[in-house]
Amino acid sequence: MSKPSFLLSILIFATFSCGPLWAQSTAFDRADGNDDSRVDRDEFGRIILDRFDCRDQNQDGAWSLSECRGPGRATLDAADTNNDNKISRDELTGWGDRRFDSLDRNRDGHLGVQEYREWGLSDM
Ligand SMILES: [Ca+2]
Ligand SMILES: [Ca+2]
Ligand SMILES: [Ca+2]
Repeated sequence: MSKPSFLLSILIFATFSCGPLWAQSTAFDRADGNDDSRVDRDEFGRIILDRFDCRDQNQDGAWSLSECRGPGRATLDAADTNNDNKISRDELTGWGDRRFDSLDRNRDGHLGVQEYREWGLSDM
């Protein structure tokens, strides 16, 4: 392998091996509003609302699945507990609470980087 292509391989390796980790810590830092290196329930709730990026385009007070971008269909279906194909703010908040509890594996009431990472990997 010539020297330039060897260096290029290293660069490509560094990009792909560091990229996701870098992106993940940035997402965590964004979620961690008070910079205490953990994400509490309120911070998680705010991120849920941000991340779902829902717009009530038809002004009916709820979000239809087509009005929400970002999360996968399965995630939205899980939030829609009364199966009306719409997600109210209460449903979304309730779903976020349940999701927080399942992510908080050590039950300390906060999400550490690793716990938060699982949310990033499994829900989108
Ligand atoms: Ca925090
Ligand atoms: Ca609903
Ligand atoms: Ca925790």
